[in-house]
Amino acid sequence: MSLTAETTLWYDQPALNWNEALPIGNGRLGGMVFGCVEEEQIQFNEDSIWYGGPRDRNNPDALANLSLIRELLFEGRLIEAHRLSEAAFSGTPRSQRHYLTAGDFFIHFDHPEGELANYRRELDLEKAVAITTYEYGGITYRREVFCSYPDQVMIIRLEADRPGALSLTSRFERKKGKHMDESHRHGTDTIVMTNDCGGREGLVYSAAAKAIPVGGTVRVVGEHLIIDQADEVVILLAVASTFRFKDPKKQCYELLNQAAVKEFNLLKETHIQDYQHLFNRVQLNLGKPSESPSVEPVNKRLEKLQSGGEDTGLYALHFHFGRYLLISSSRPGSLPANLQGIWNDSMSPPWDSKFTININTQMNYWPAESCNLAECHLPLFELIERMRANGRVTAEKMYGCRGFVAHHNTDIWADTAPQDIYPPATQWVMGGAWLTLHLWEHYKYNPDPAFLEQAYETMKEATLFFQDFLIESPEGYLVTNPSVSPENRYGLPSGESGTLCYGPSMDNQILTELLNACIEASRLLSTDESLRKEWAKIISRLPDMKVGQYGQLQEWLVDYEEKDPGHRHISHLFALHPGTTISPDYTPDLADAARITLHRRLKNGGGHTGWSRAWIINFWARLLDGEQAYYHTRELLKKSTLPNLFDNHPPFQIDGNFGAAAGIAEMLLQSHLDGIRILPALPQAWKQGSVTGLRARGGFTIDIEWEEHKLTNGVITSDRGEKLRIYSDSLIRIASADGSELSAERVGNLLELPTVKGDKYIITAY
Ligand code: FUC
Repeated sequence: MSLTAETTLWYDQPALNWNEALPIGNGRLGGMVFGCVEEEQIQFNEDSIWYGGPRDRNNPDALANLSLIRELLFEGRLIEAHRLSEAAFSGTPRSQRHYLTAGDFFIHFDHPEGELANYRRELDLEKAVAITTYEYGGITYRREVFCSYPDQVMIIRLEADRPGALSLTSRFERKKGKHMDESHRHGTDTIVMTNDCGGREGLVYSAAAKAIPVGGTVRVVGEHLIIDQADEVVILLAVASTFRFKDPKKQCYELLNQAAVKEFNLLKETHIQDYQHLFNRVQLNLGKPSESPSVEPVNKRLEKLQSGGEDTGLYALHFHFGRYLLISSSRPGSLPANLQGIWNDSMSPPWDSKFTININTQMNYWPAESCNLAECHLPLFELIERMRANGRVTAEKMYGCRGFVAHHNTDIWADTAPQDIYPPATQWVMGGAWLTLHLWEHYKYNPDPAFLEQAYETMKEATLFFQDFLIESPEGYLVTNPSVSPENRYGLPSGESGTLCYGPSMDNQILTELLNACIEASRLLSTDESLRKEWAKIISRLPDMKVGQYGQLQEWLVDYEEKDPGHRHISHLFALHPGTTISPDYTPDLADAARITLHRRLKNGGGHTGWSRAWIINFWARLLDGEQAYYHTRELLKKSTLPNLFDNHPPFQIDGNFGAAAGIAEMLLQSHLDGIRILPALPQAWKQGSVTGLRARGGFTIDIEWEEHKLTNGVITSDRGEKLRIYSDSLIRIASADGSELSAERVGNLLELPTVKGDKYIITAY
């Protein structure tokens, strides 16, 4: 079958707005390509263009009020607690920094007299190139745009099939010039703009574009780069800021000059090779390939789904697009993917387009390991290390605790003080702890002791904060206080209602996961024996998960009245996903409660944001319910997906793209418990299919083929020679690469087999 339906986004019209434009990126530099005929628009971003410099926003009055707020919460005096928290526990000032658009690059084309015909624009996910083609007055025009990671520039190639047919004028723009400080020529073929990002001690950045025509002429007039009668043109675009470079203008010129000496074909080849090294690791075909979708534009395919049609290729396309977006917005050396990846056309984006760490940033990285993009996880780890340094100061100043802490947001400066004066979210000390679990996940997927040694130090320091911060509750538990269950509200019998609380389920679940990870890591590293005992003791004193009056998992320590039973956050199911302590296998009663929780949330309007829906897919997959997981994948495509396949909160927020890709992987393969489970949540609709290159914890790479919903052939490659454990309720035959059957030991419903590093193991269902 043609892979086109699974790996091409194409349209028969230019983008009418930003949500129809097509994203490209190399982790650091990104663009949204509109594909307009007369005047091409490429809105572009660079990951470090943020307003303002670093600050110490730790509230100096927090520590003095800590005991008081704790007492108020233990006594159920919510109104007073809220009042105090808003003043004493919010950041000073209240907000972290925000991400900014870098600008637009416009190219105005002088077309001959005549008609437009055969227009098409596409994003080729196999090559990470945006292509626009059309005919005008009998001439065929073609544009290719991509962001190269090896060359760190955006490359725009313009072609026409008649010599001398390319005449154009291009220039930079930023909010109608209002946010531009400097814009001028550099030599005869380059334009450059340089802007302040604002704020005291803020950043400065430059963007420069250099034109290299074949035939014709190039000149700069004012701030316009003008090309006349060329056969072909390559425009190179570079952006740099003072976040990384002292002289961003000079850095841009260097990048442009380095790329300019290379032939276009070489630049393109190098880009494709680099990109495919990551992208080609995973392939996916779902269900029966249907013929029609590949000939239809993506917006039509979405519409068809919305009106009840089916298009299995679209799920695969969405999955691949998620992987594409991660490769394009998070590469070693870049900042992590923010709420919009790197794509943002605003000076004041929704939620500042920063890093919201009470679900969203974590969700961005859910597919990183399972979908074989472990390198793309690294920018997050670099940010965590910077948060560790700042978070030590926050821990000490605000709470008088050791270790490091971060609240529910962070920004380019790795700010760890609370964000907003928003009681449902602000006062929550778990953001850093949750993030450090990403280090543990990275290790679990790639068990490299050298990495664990570093990661352990960070995880341990996150834990250290809680050794000091946890306090005994009137019930005798060790609890977080003050805290919230992001971001839901509860009511007390007294009639008071609020969000601040102590010991919410999510906190206990995150702590259990982190403490268990530290215990296991310290064992693996043969260190900190006495700490291990201390950690185990803390776990034993944390509140247990409880089942509430509706059979649901309790969100808070007490079965309070939920003020918004359909809330988009389903924080208390953390233990089901991404956590591991609720599962149908080992805690069936809690799994039932989780199921009821989901039904309750959904019945009351839950899942209305893209990311919430994406989390729900993962929850159902973990409950081994393929039909529900599939239903919500479909709902996500129908209700929360923009024409360019960007996730729609609304507005655009990228987490749902990543969460859904992770969810599809989770439906096909799981490895978070004691072993690997093949096709754990396969829906009826995906009767046949194949996936290659998914990763499982323990260092395994896995290919799976299925027919009639049954595994027909699987290949497991052992990257590190770890013991293989596979859940198998029915019988599975395991053979070595030469076909000879291997005898695995059965332990409960697990098959266990030692493996040899680098060897392949063939599995088939009997
Ligand atoms: C949290 C969520 C919102 C949004 C924002 C970025 O506050 O509750 O839905 O995702 O983060």
